[in-house]
Formats: sequence, C-alpha cells, structure tokens
Amino acid sequence: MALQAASLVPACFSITKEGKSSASLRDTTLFGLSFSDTVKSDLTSSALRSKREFHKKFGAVRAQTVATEAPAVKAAAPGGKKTLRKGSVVITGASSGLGLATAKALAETGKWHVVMACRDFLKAERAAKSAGIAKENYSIMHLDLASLDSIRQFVDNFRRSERPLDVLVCNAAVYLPTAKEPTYTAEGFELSVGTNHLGHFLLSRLLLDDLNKSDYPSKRMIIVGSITGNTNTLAGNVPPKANLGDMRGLAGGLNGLNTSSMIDGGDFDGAKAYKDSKVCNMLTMQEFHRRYHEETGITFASLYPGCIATTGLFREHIPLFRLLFPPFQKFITKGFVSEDEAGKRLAQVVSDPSLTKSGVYWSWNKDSASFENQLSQEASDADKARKVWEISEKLVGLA
Ligand code: NDP
Ligand code: PMR
Repeated sequence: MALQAASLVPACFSITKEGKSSASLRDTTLFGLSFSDTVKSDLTSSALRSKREFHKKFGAVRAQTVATEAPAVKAAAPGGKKTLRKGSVVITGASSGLGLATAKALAETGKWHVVMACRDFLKAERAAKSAGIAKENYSIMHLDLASLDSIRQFVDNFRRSERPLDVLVCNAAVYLPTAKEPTYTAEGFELSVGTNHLGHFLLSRLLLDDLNKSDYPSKRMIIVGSITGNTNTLAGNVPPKANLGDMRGLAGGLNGLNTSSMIDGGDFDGAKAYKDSKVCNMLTMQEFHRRYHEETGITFASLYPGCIATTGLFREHIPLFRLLFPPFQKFITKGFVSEDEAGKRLAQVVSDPSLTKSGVYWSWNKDSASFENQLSQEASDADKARKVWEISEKLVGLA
C-alpha cells in the first residue's frame, strides 16, 4: 500500500530526505509520507491488506451496538395528555460537512430542533436551505470559536433564547496543513488548537450548567475526535504524529512569542497542531466524564465518524491532494465515508438510546455498526487529561 500511495505522487513532487525526522506534509509528499518514512514506520502493505492483523496490532474492539430509533420525549401537557417535546441540540460548525449532515439527519426525524452555531450566518442559512432542512427545525446563532468573547456572547444569546439545551455537539474545526507560519485566534492562541480545543473547551464548560438544567431524559455532550490523533492506528502513525509532550507550549499560551505555538513546545507544524487538538478533544471528554458524569448523569462521548474525504476540512490543502484523497480513501484504505453516512453516525451518538454510555469513543465497522473503540495511550492518559484541563481553564479565563 505504501508503494501504491507513493505511486499516487506525481513526478513534480520531489521526495526529500532532509529535514525533520517526522516528515511533514508541507515539505515532503502529497500524502504526508516520504518513501523512507513509509519504510521506517513499519506500516507495511500487509497491514492494510489483512484487517485481522491490523486489529491485532493497532487496537481492539470492545463492544458492539446496533442502531435503533431515536427516543421519544414525553412531557405532561394540560389535561394530563402526553405530548412529545422536541430535543434541542447545539451543533458547532453546522454550515458544512459533518455538522451540516448531522443537522439534516436530526432535523429530518422531526424530533430535534438544531441550533446551528456558526461563524458565517449567511453561509449557514444557505447551507440549511440547500440541504432542505425545514424552517421550524433549525435556527442559526453566531459563534466564532476563535474568539473567547464571541463564545461568551453566544452563551448569553443562547440563554436569552430560552431554549433548553439537551445535547451539545462540538464539531467545528480548522485544519491548516500547508501553513508555513502559525496564525492566531483573537486571544493569540495558535489557530488550530485555539479553535478546535480551547474554543470548545470554554464553550462546553460554560454550557455544562445549561445541559444540567435540561429535563430531557438523555443529555449528552459530544466532541468529534479522530483516528489521526490516535497513534494506536495506522492513520495515526502517518507523520507528523500527534504528541502533546510535556505541554510546555500549551502552558505558555501557544502564542509563538515567549513560547512555542505548539503544545509540545516544538516548531510549528499545522498538520500536527490539528492532530494534537483532536487528542485534546478526546482527553477533554474523558475528563468531563470523570468529573461530572456521576453527579449529572450527562453522557460524555467522542467519536471518529470515518474518513469524510470530501468535506471543507481539506480546503487549505493543495488541489492535487483534494483530488486524490477521496479515491485514496475509497479504494485503498477503504476508510471513506460519505457526508450523509457520517451525519447519520453522529446523529446516532446524539439520539440513539443504545449509545448512552458515557466516557466512550465511538467508531463504526465496515457494516456501519457502531462499536466502542479504544483510544491510544496518550489519548486515554488520565494524568494528561487532567493537565490539559487545568492548563486550558487558566488560558480561557476559568481559573
Ligand atoms: P468542514 O470544514 O466541512 O466543517 C468544519 C466546520 O467548522 C465549518 O462549518 C466551519 O465553518 C466551522 N468552523 C471553522 N472554524 C470555526 C470557528 N472559528 N468558529 C465557528 N465555526 C468554525 O469539515 P468537517 O465536516 O470534515 O469537520 C467536522 C469535524 O469532523 C471536525 O471536528 C473534524 O476534525 C472532524 N473529522 C473530520 C474528518 C474528515 O475526514 N473530514 C475525520 C475525522 C474527524 P465555515 O463553514 O464558516 O468555514
Ligand atoms: Mg490518512 C486505514 C488507513 C487510513 C485511514 C482510515 C485514514 C484516515 N488514513 C489512513 C492511512 C493513510 N493516510 C496512509 C497510509 C497515508 C500515507 C500515504 C495517509 C496519508 C494522509 C494524509 C496526508 N491521511 C490524511 C492526510 C491528511 O492530510 C488527513 C489528515 O491527517 O488530516 C488531519 C488524513 C486523514 N487520513 C484519515 C483521515 C480521517 C484523515 C483526515 C481527517 C482527520 O483526521 O480529521
């Protein structure tokens, strides 16, 4: 497979041997692996061909569940008659890709009102319309996760709307694999970790109270994680690998001035920053689970919905990558999933009565059945989770 992948790289892409030991996308090949990296990283073609061996090597399946209907919520109406209350779900980044597909899947059931929390109001409105989401099933509220002020403003506005909060889905993300230099959020955090992790960290901490107040029978907080942040997988071993190190960069505020813009204190690498942010996302959900599940009954979960290779996540990538990535995932790794299918998967984590277990990282097998997957050592390290939590709460002004 490594050779097949290498053969996808056209002649105009030179494969350099110099540079960092973990080759980065910016300076090496189309799919992020130079030939020598591919050989070094012990990811042989048989690892992809033999699924059995792959699972033995990279992680075990713990449990399996089958998709069932969304729960009907009953509320007492005048005269003692039972009526159904719609669930109310906030989805960040619902203006495209997975977030939009999830909004559509939930709205179509007629059992959910989706609050699309988006940074571009018009884009979100157009997206909802073109996805055919019925007016009464969604509303749009402005949220820019790259600004802590905007997040606080969103929370105020949401509270003023007097809608209950039954489920929060932290879905939005940016991925900047070709950036040569870091860019920053309003408060000066490196943009990928600032948006994907710190923005969602503040949002979810503030909205925990609101979730707690909801009378909905199954309250959930969900963060979209990824396979590429998990180094117990083949995908997670494609350089640059996620690694939070001792978190000296995070502790310093990721500002690239008196401290590194990277969590581990290293040189800026956009692809690594994204993967690190996903590790933080997955650690954060486990820390929420440990701190609040018993007390609140809220389900805290993360997931990997499959490789949705056609979404806007790859908008910053070179055009050739965007062209070849979907067929590569479809026909070679077989990890490809359509936006629609991925939306249905995330909608299950929102509403399926069989997915109420807290502290879980959900994935789906080739028959699209969900299972409780195993996180990498780093992404399930309780000490790191606590440290990420404690540093992050200082950075976003909660401690
Ligand atoms: P998209 O780029 O299609 O969606 C990302 C969304 O995040 C967009 O709606 C975008 O808004 C929004 N967003 C970005 N920055 C901000 C911000 N500062 N404030 C508010 N919203 C923001 O990508 P995907 O649908 O693929 O990604 C969704 C999630 O799925 C991400 O968490 C990603 O990490 C995860 N994921 C994706 C995989 C894939 O293969 N695509 C695989 C595994 C996980 P706008 O429309 O305005 O740009
Ligand atoms: Mg991957 C089973 C193999 C598998 C899967 C499921 C993914 C998912 N990837 C796999 C394998 C490989 N990828 C291999 C062998 C290579 C080297 C040829 C490879 C390369 C690669 C690149 C360069 N892959 C990528 C990139 C990206 O830029 C994407 C990324 O890392 O975004 C952070 C990506 C992805 N691969 C995936 C998934 C799901 C992604 C993107 C999304 C994400 O994690 O959010």
